[in-house]
Amino acid sequence: MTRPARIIGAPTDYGANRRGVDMGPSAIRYAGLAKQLESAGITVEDAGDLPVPLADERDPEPASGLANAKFIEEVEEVSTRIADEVAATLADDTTPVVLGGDHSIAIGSMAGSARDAEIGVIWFDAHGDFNTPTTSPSGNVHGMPLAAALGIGDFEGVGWANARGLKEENVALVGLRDLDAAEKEAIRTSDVTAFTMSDVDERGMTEVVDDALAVASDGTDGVHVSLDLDWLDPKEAPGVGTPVRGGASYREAHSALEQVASAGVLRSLEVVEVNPILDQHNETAELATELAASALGKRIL
Ligand code: HAR
Ligand code: MN
Ligand code: MN
Ligand code: MN
Repeated sequence: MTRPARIIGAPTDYGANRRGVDMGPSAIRYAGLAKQLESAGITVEDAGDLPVPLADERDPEPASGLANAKFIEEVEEVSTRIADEVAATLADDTTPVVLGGDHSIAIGSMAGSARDAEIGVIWFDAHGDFNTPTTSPSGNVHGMPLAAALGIGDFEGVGWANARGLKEENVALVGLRDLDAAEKEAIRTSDVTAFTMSDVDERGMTEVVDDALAVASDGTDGVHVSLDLDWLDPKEAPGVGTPVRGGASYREAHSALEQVASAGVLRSLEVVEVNPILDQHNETAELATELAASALGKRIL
């Protein structure tokens, strides 16, 4: 029996460098997410959007601590809500499907998914999202969620951000092609496993994703999959705030998420960084729905 899925909207944009990604959940729903997931043979429930403070009404400057992390108080507020909702969904034996929003929402998803379990993470992204407030060149929290969850640097001991049941050894990043200098160093010296697009060139997506699944499921109770749409090539997914050429193709992406489904280890899923203002005819949102369905078991035949 396949578990039902619950859609959880997290319409944030203050973790990103450009506004508009807060409309992601609407665009993804409008693109037919529920129908797509139902065509994967699962029962779907939509919990609606979590309340999110309006960026325009807030001051990006952190009041204290974690300086250089823009809107960190707002990120904390929303992360706590996401974590509670994800944990409650899992307690109902239901798969959380969290819709961003910018990638800062992953702090909440991982904290919730790892609250009562040991989890692994597969991070499909052009970026490492491994900056800390000290190393970040931008101060945008969507470049920091993995460091936050793992308690690296300034995030050490930051209770609301750290994902309790997640260890570096069980984190695999796939498809990297744009890293900041300090971020590169932090990834190298950590125990996470990073697969760049060069690895994909050399070994093929299938082998790389097999390895990523092995890393994330080794000794864990399940795997959180974080899908940043900028993982794909901008030709496939133009509606993202930080596009980087040379990404995963349409078929590579589907095949990777089908592998995730086949492995039978998916615990929670999120799709992030869809920005309808930058999109063309909602095609990036549509792609997000299709890839979510593949991750939850949809097959062509
Ligand atoms: N590394 C850059 C920074 O920290 C840009 C990264 C953020 N872009 C994303 N995340 N969409 O994957 O600002
Ligand atoms: Mn503030
Ligand atoms: Mn990202
Ligand atoms: Mn990215």
